Amino acid sequence: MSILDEKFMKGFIGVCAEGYRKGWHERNGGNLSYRMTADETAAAMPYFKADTAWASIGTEVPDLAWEYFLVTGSGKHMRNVPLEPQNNICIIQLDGKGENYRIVWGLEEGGRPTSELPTHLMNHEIKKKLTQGKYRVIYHAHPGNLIALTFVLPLDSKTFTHELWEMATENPLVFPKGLAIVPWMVPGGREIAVATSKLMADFDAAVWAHHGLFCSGADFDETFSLMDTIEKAAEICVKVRSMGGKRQTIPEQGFVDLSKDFGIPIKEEILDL
Ligand code: 2HA
Ligand code: ZN
Repeated sequence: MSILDEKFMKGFIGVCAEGYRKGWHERNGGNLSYRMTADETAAAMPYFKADTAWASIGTEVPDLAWEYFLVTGSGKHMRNVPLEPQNNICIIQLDGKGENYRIVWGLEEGGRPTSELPTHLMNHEIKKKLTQGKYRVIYHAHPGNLIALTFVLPLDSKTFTHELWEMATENPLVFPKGLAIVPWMVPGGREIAVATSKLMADFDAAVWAHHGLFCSGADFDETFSLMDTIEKAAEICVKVRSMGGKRQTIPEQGFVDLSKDFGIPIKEEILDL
């Protein structure tokens, strides 16, 4: 048995590999984090290093005190995660104040957790609270069609969501809360983390204008598939616009009927009824 045989580890590495195969992770683009359960931590503990140094997170996440996270490494390439997991990802533990972290496993050739650690952890903190601990995954990628649309569509949540809901009938059921939009900001710090996590209280997906997308969910399948569905919608949108734009579309009342039939409430303020 190795730590790499653990189910959460395989799920995590699977997202990195599949995201790379999809073309969402050029160079060191994108990052992934997973909030481990107590059972997973206990199973991984025999592989942990003792007494490693504490370092500042760059923000405060007191509601995540002492929790363990599996995260990608800063500057590491998603393409290399399945090839050498121990050198490209790590498990970190937070301190009792949620202000510092230490690496307890991985990054064996050196390194730090993802440059977007403040955004990941602030998103985890708000999601843990609002979902009673159900949400465990935060995923950031650079999907090309979605990024392209941030140069063309108005950067407001209603317009962006409506456009992408229209691009496939089941989309409003997959992202019923719609898409949050974070205007262009310098990535990697506390400021963009605060802006993103505020929006994540109401949304499961946040677009970073001219940069990429953050998705959150209960597990790897749900979170990866949210990214996949939104990027597929963006791809269709790019195709439709490249063919001269819409000639017809789903009627507004259609979204209401869909929501009723499937029993999934969708954000009504997105619709023009
Ligand atoms: O890790 O994607 O946003 C590189 C990034 C930063
Ligand atoms: Zn990025």
